[in-house]
Amino acid sequence: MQFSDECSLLIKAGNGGNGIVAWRREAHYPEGGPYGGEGGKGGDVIIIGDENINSLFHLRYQKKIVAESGQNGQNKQMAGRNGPDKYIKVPVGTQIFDKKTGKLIIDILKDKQEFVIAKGGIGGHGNAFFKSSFNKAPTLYENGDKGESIEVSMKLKFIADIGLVGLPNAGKSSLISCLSNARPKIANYQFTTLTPVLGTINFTKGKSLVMADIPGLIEGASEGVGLGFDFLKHIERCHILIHVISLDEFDHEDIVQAYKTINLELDKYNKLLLKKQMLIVANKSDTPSAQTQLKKLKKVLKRKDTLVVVSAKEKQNLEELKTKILELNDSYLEAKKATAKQEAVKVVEVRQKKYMPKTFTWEQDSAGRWIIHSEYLSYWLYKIPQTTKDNIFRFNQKLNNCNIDEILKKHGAKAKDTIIIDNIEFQLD
Ligand SMILES: Nc1nc2c(ncn2[C@@H]2O[C@H](COP(=O)(O)OP(=O)(O)OP(=O)(O)O)[C@@H](O)[C@H]2O)c(=O)[nH]1
Ligand SMILES: [Mg+2]
Repeated sequence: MQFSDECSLLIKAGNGGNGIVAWRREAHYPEGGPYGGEGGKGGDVIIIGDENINSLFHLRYQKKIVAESGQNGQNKQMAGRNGPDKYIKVPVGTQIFDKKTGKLIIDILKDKQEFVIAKGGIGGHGNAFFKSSFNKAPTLYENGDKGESIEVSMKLKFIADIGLVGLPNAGKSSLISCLSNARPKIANYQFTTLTPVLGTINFTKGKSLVMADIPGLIEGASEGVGLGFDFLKHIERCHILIHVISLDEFDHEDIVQAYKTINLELDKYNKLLLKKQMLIVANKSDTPSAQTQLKKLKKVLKRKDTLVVVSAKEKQNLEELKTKILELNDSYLEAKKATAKQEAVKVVEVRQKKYMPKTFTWEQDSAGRWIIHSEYLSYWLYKIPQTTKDNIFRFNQKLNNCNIDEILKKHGAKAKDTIIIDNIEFQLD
């Protein structure tokens, strides 16, 4: 199965549809008033957690995801159709980052969890909206707002309770097969497992825990040797780590060294990994060298280390292992209860409604024209097409809101001077 745990995407919500100018034209309404409807809202782009997928591979080669725009307004005051929302399915455990700032936007932690990553633009008003006692036949209309767009990077970090780590061939995949519903490939060579695998272990009383199997680690993994290092992110969120070590002397030259190697690589990846609850599982107890290897291993273990000796092949001592896992899990839950109150509620960044100040900056080009930069004026210039008398008048009010005349004249501008906003020329009064 193809697997990918990282991807980048350009996401764009739909633009709002434009409002229109239209008139009521019916036999018994000779003075038919404004009848132009408003544009529909652009579709949102929504990220949704899906427990049935466990890879970002389906997004790997997609560069852009765009939601549809809203339809333009219609005659008879009818609004345009809204653009449908676009959903992006991601596996549970996907973190979404703002590519520009590197900041985490949202961590999708649950199945069906939704997050609007880009909001569609609202539709523009049609001329029916602008009817008033001052202007009974307005030719006012607006374009719809642009949909939000953002470049994101996604990183999948599995959410599992237990992570299996160890050298290649130690028997990690064999163990997860015995304990859970996962059926990864098992073979007598190194790096049989190429991508992480999740399995659910069922206990009595309906309890269950999720276990993650990842490719084996070898010495120098942190320097890029082998392929296990990048996959360590998938056990970062586990609260129990199981270090699987083979008691078969043919799997490594020196069991003590083998044990230390894994600890060193874990430490190099993230010091916090070694602080997690650690269970040492000595596997392949059925092999001839098991007893002598076990003696050597015990010498390096600290007294507090929990050791379970098993044979995945002969299914020996697996119940004892499950009991130990439950014990560790219970003590984790107890500790969590005690600290839960202190834990800060995780707040993700929610976009703030943007306030656009009625200000501008300017520069003069060699022809003496005033080039204006203003978020406020750019927004309204886009929103109010300069095509009807009423719209031109309305945009002039926006210019007045910024005091553009007075401020520029203070700096030497004269009546009839040209000002340019987003490549469109205007004349000062
Ligand atoms: N004798 C014996 N062999 C075992 C035992 N457990 C696993 N094996 C064998 O060891 C070999 C490696 O097992 P895997 O489960 O693929 O090992 P792994 O740790 O997942 O290996 P990688 O995916 O390469 O990291 C296979 O040939 C298994 O059949 C055991 O308890 N006893
Ligand atoms: Mg494996």
